[in-house]
Amino acid sequence: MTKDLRSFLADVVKADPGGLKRIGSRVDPRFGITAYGAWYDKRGTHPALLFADVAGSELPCLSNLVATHDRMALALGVSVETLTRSSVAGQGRAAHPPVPVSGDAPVQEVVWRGDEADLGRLPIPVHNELDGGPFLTAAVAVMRDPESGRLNAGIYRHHVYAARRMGVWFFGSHDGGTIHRRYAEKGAATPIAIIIGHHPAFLMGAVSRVPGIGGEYEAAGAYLGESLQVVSALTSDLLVPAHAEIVIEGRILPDEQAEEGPFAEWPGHYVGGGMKPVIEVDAITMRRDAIFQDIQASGREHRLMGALPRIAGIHEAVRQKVPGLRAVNIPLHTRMHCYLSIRKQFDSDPTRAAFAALNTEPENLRAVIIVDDDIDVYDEREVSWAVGTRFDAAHDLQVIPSWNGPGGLLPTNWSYDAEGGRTPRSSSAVIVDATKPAPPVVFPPRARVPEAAIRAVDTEAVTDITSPRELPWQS
Ligand SMILES: Cc1cc2nc3c(=O)[nH]c(=O)nc-3n(C[C@H](O)[C@H](O)[C@H](O)COP(=O)(O)O)c2cc1C
Ligand SMILES: [Mn+2]
Repeated sequence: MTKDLRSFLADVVKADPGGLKRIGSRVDPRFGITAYGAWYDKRGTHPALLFADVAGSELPCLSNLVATHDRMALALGVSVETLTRSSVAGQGRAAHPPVPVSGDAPVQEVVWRGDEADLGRLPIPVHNELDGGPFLTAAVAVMRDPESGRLNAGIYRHHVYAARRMGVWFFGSHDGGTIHRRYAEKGAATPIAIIIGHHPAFLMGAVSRVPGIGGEYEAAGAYLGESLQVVSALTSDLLVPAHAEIVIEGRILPDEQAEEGPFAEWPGHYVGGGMKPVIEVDAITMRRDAIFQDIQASGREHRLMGALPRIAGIHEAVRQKVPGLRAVNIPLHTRMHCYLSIRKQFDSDPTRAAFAALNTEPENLRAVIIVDDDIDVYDEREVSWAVGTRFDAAHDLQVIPSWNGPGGLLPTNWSYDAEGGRTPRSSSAVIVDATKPAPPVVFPPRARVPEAAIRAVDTEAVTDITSPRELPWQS
């Protein structure tokens, strides 16, 4: 069976009873969908949420699906351990190129064209308090690079302005923006197709850091373990996944921009917005009984989907410079930090590793902490213990001025004034080298109780002392 959103939901129900919840009562798309996400988040659980009745829409809305390591591991067919040790980095891309579907594509079972193609008919949420309107957050946009002819994909946020009009924000050096500029320079509209609702392995591929423009469909094939089946869009020559739930087809206008935002982004602050390109919608196609998918913006789900593909990308990039790389973590609570553990061979290894990581994620990272391979980068206590015991700021701290920005999503990349105004500025990055000196230098050994002694513990000999009479000095 082809892997798609529906096959994955069936997998979740089987593998994780309670992992998918249905909300039967009517919810307001304005804060109603994120309210449930926030409610569960406060309780420390993150089930997928299927909203059966969203006011104003015939379609159900699925949210919070990709909020946990457990479900992402299930989606990629690996253990959580493998997933978090970042060994999922894009193996076998060439093995699974996209293939055209034979026969009719499910995603084109229902077609809305012209005035029927009304975004207001979709259950698009307003996520956070000060957001400027409804935003598509789990929407993968595909475009064709006019120079190479290659298809490129990525998730970009879309602010819905009117029935057939919405914004798009291409951030920093992302390929999406490069492609749009190439069309716009020639005065041409950019054909765009926006894909909503597919297997999470497709999402992983779509947001993975593929070198060069394009290659995301191949990355999706690698993560799916099977070729993505594609079909031609109805109003352009773009190829879209045949088993997606919904596709919105349209054009980015070459000569028009609109005020976009505000929108709460992954750093948890309102800093984006401004004049952004505008999309005009030409058609919306979908499966019968289509499921709309949402990602809880600025919540755990947003940060996890931002971090996981990047961990894989950093792993690939750093390993080329420092083969002793062991593990990479971008902690979910502070996604602008990156922890690398390495088996150090040369004293230059930590700096080289840090620059490779920073260059993979120049817009997002502002602190790289490098530790030795006896430190678990997924344990905050271990990382801060390493900083406390193996890092000496006067020698081991490097500050890179003007690394981030100017402007963008990080609050540090702006200066602010008393009138509420702000000006873009650059901010720095730091490299914290918490590794021991490279061999042959001898560093003090780490305190440990020998493993063999721990294994020899006799649990049979352990009893609870339940009464003061059992205390030895009273007998
Ligand atoms: C939930 C989510 C939302 C995102 N929103 C945006 C966005 O609004 N603009 C953007 O440029 N990148 C956004 N990204 C990141 C891009 O999708 C990602 O970096 C992708 O690799 C960019 O691809 P490209 O370089 O081919 O354009 C988002 C990622 C996730 C997971
Ligand atoms: Mn790309």
